[in-house]
Amino acid sequence: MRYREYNFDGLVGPTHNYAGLSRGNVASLTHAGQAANPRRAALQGLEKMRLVASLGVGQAVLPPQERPSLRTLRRLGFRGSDEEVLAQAASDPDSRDQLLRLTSSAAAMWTANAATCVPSCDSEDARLHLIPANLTAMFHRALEAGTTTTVLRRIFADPARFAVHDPLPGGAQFSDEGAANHTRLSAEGAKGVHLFAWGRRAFGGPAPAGEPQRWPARQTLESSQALARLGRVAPAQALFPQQHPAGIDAGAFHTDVLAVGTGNLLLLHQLAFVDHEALLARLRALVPGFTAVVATEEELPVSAAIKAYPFNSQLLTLPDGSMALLAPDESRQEPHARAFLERLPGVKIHYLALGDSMQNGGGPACLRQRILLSDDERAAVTARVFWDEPLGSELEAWVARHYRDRLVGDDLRDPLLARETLTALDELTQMLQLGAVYDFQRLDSRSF
Ligand code: SUG
Repeated sequence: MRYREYNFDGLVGPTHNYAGLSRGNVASLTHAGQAANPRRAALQGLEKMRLVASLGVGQAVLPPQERPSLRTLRRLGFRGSDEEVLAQAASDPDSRDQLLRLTSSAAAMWTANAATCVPSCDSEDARLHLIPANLTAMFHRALEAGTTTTVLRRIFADPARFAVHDPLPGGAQFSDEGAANHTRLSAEGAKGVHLFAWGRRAFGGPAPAGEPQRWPARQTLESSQALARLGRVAPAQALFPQQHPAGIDAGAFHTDVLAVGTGNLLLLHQLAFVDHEALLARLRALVPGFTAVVATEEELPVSAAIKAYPFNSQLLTLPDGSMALLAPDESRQEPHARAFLERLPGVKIHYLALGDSMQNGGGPACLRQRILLSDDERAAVTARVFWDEPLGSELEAWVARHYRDRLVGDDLRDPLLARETLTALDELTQMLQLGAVYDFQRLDSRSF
């Protein structure tokens, strides 16, 4: 059976802004309070999708989420019409607009965090498994899990082929960040080997190799183990490397900030994983032809890797078997990052302008969820989510119609912004043939 990788990119939502919400994410903290340009951000994302599609790689889209999340504000006790709910949240003296910032974030655009995917060629029950991430480490991101589950169930609707699970239950113990901590490696035609990385342990005391001291580790070992069980990955095919605590403390809040892999190639910084040499030795034994390219601290200081995101690139196998890497422009401008990328053997580098996403800590790899589909599985998806030029142009026109080109913190108080967003999303679900997926389309908002 023929399988093809599809990159499901998140469309940047109309409320994209810099709210400084993510502790441990250096870019998010650095750009807090700056003016954002949601329209440019969304168009940059679409340009990336067009490039991936033009290289012959599968491309698809996932919709943004409903923001501000009026439902969340109502669940917190604000009452009345949408306008009244917003006005009350905006005037809450203790929150100082933090409630608005948390419920208005467009962070669902980073769909690497939407779910963890185990393709049907790897799972023991030969179904495609998607486990939506609960994202409980950050309040603004935890809001995504419900709608993500609804959207994925709508797209991957056939239960004989697809299992879209519930997000992992609970709070801190089973905190899960999705594919940002997951890497699938494989030799041509062989079952994949899955790296389920994690940053801290929920049970049994701290990890023997230590845990970060400065910034939070978002994912637990226990959640990574649950993902492997739910995805029906055979135990021999699942590895659980620990993110290096010094890497997290330097700002690598997700594994994909310091490592990227596909096929039999893994690119990593020496601070991506604890004892990376032992990990690479195991991978050499498990993946025929496995190759790793390691950047040492000397070659590429971790601070430069975090600033320029060379590892947060999309590593793509093209139809002719050659490899391409889509890197953020920032890594062309940073000399160490650029030198590292340009020494990769046989990989063609494309640099992309994605500054609006990068300023919140999301590079090319954060913006996509990789889903490997067989031809039959692809044919079973009836939603209009796969990229073609007509869809691309319609999405561009939709962005031009609905998105603002400037957004600052105070704008989040504006009830018109909420209205514009809901109108845009309603139109989008029709374009993508998704049906009603948002709270405002499914529920009588006054009733919860
Ligand atoms: O979760 N930033 C996101 C960035 C996610 C990047 N994803 C991957 N590495 N896969 C986060 O920290 C910032 C929002 C703000 O501050 O306005 C934010 O949520």
